[in-house]
Formats: sequence, structure tokens, C-alpha cells
Amino acid sequence: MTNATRRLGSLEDVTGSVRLPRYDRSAIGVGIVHIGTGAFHRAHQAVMTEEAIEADGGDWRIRGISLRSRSGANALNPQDGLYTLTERSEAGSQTRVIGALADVIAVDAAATLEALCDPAIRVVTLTVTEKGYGIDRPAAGPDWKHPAVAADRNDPERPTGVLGLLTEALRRRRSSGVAPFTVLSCDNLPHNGALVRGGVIGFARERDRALGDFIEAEVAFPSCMVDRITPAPTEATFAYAEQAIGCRDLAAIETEPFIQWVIEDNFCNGRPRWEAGGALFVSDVSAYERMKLTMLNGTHSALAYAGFLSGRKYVRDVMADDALAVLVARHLDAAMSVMPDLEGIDLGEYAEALRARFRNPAIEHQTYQIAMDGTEKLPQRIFAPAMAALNRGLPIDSFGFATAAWIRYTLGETDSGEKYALRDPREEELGKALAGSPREATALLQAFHRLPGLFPAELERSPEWRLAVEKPLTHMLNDGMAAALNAFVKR
Ligand code: CS2
Repeated sequence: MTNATRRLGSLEDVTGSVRLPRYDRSAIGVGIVHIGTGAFHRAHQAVMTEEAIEADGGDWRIRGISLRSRSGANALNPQDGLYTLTERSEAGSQTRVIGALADVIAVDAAATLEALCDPAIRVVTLTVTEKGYGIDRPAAGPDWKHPAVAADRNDPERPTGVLGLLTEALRRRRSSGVAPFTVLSCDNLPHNGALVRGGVIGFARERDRALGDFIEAEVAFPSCMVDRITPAPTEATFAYAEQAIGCRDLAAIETEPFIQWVIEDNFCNGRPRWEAGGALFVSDVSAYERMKLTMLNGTHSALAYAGFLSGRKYVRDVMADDALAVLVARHLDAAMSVMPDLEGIDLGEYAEALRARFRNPAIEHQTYQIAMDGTEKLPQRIFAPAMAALNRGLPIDSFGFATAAWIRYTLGETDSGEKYALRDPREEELGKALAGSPREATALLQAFHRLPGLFPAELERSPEWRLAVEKPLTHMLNDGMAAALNAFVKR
């Protein structure tokens, strides 16, 4: 960029011939609060919302909330919420400017509460990552040890965390006679709607039983499955956007052409017609969700640990490596084998389409990005399908290899001694488990099994499982990832 480049501030600044919002932004009010306005939200729900507004109008623009970081707000607010979205694939790029986002409130709990209490807001959507909710998943209720949950429990009228904010906003709306909003979690969690519902109701009940009962009876928490591979933006993303629109956009993002959103049709206060953007409304999303978590996300995690430790920076590099490509194919087969039949979906085609998406040469999706937060991701992506395979007498070696690669990854150092940060919310606990254990597969797996709430108890007890993890882990520890991988894929 030259210093002279203008910053995107309004649609008039756009000089390139790209698609612009096909509606008058100033005539459309906000109807959604979205918590977590990162790249994924901007590549996914905001785009579907844009298309719903274009097709149908309706006051459904989005007020964004960033609970912990100011960077999204600093980029978007001076741009009047506008940003450039580029879809990239081998076939070329498509660039457009999205107008559905109105503004972003950053690290301001009072303003967040005010936004949540606005009667115009009828849907609250969330992408706060698996760890962001403060929910104890096995118990399907609040995790009272989570720092934000604990703080909000002590000071419920001035909440700063997700459960506290949603509960206090619903309480205030109720006492001033404003209808509740729908809460729509868009994170990669199994039964995300039911999970968040359990968290909010549990948090509310602790405080006031009647409020808990009210939320249980009146508030809708639909589940949904979201899908779009969206790498973290880089300077190259901004440079490309600048070339396409003729001005500097610090909120630009890039993504793949594929987009999918399957939503449980259960809303208590209206919703945009997201069908216009391609969303599918169904009565039960669980099979879609399981397919995506097991096949896409599970394979992603498997390839991320093995790929990162093989020196592969991007997913596309993993796919270009013969041994890793076999690992991916094997993992997809194993994941597919535990899936129930899904009406209208050919799982073999789904697997093939996933491989093609992972190969996308125009997308720089870092294995290190996917590798973060393993303790939050692996239970639903790897351990649950491993358990399902075990119960059905199916092979579990792919799930074992993925787990071994993750454990090896948590040592924080590559085979050539290069150190990296783990980036996991349970990093300290993992560190303690590792410190108390010799660098030996059986001891390491035992130490990890002792971490509460991570592995299903039945899996821990299975000698077959232990062998499936310990064998490749021993290989990884003694001879390095490349040798372990080659031995695994040759079988
Ligand atoms: C990825 C997901 O980072 C990760 O853990 O597996 O973000 C994945 O790219 C998306 O779920 C795709 O929809």
C-alpha cells in the first residue's frame, strides 16, 4: 500500500467493478446482534443475511459485538461496517462488498447489554468458539469455574460473559415487557442450541428460579450446522481487496466458494429469510451436524496435527503430500463408517467434495490455525466417533493416529526442535500432565486420560483404543512424525 491510499469509508469510495449491496443500507435497521464478529461470521452468516435482505428487505442488519478484542471494531467502524469478501478457488476469484454489518461494539459490557435489550433485536447469533461459552459440556450446564461465568455469578447485573449477558438481557427484556430474542449458536459444537440453552437456563435458575422457567418456556435456542472454510486474513488479503475495490479495507476477508448453513426451524421472535442465501431449514439438524463435525472437522484436526508436525504450513500442502493425502483419505473413510444414513446425502460424494475443498490451491488455511484449542475440539471430532466405531466393531486406528498426533503436538516442539505455542485454553493443565509424565506413550496417554471431561470413560478402558494410540505415538516419539506417518499409511 502507498501512504496515499484512501481507506474504505463508504460505498462511494469503491471504484472497482465489484458487486455492492443491492439495497439502500440507510433504509434497513438492525434486527440481529451477533457476538463474535471474526472472519468466519463475516464470511458466513453476514453473507446469508445480506442475501436475505436483498431478496426480502426487513430490518435485519447486524450489530456486532466483540467481547474481548478491539481489532474487529477498529477495522470495521471507520468503514461504516463495510468490508470486502473474496471467494477464491482454482477457477478464479469473486469479490464483493458486504453491507449487512452496521457496526461493532468492542469490549464494552454496558453497551453490549443495551444492544441486547433493544426491542428491535429479535435474534442473537454467536460465534465465540467452543471455549467461549463457559459451558460444562458433560453436565450440559454452566461451568462455574469458567472465569467469566464465575465473575457473572457474583455480579449478575453487570455481566461480561456470554451466559451472564444473555441471561441479564433476557431478564431485563422480560421485566420491561419486551419479547425475548432467539439465541442461535453458530459454533462447531454438537447440539449447539441445546447446549447453550442448558447453559443459559442453568445460569438463570441459579439466580432466580422463575427467570430460568421463563427462559425454558419462552426462548428458542435452535441448533445449526455452519460450514465455510475461512482462513485468518493476512496482508495478502488486504492487498487483494485494495486492488479490487480501489481503496484500503482493513476488515477484508477471503474464503472458499462453498457455503452451507442448516438451521433448526425454531425461532421465537421472527427471523430473516436466510433461505435466500441458500440456508436449509429443517426440524432436526443433528445428522448434518454430526456429519460435518466427524468428517470435515475431524479430518481437519487429524491433518492439522500430522501436517503441522510434518512441516506443512497450509492444508493444501498437506493434500499435496502423498503420505498425508493417504492419511486424509483413510480418516475420511473411518469417519464415514460411523455415520448414520442421511436422506438425500451421498456420504461418498461429501467426502470427495471435502478432499477437493481441502486441496483448494487458492486458499491459505494454516494447519496451525486448526491445531489450536485441541481440548475443546477433539472430544466431538475424534473421541466420540472413536467410541462409535469401537461400539460397532469398526477399525479405530485413524482416530488413534489423530489422537497420538495431537498428544505429540502438545509437547510444543517439532522433531527438529522448533518450539511453538500450544494455544489451548487448558494449556496449563496439559503442561502439568506432561511435566508429571515420562516421554513415553503409555504414560502420556494415561496422563491425558486423567484430564477431567476429555475422553469418554469407556474409551479410556478399552485396550484396543490404548493400542491404537500408543503404537503410533511410540513411533512418533522414537522415530519422528515422518516415519510414524509412513508406517501408518503403508499398512
Ligand atoms: C476448522 C474449522 O479451525 C478449525 O478447527 O476445522 O474452523 C473449519 O474450517 C470450519 O468449521 C469449516 O466450516
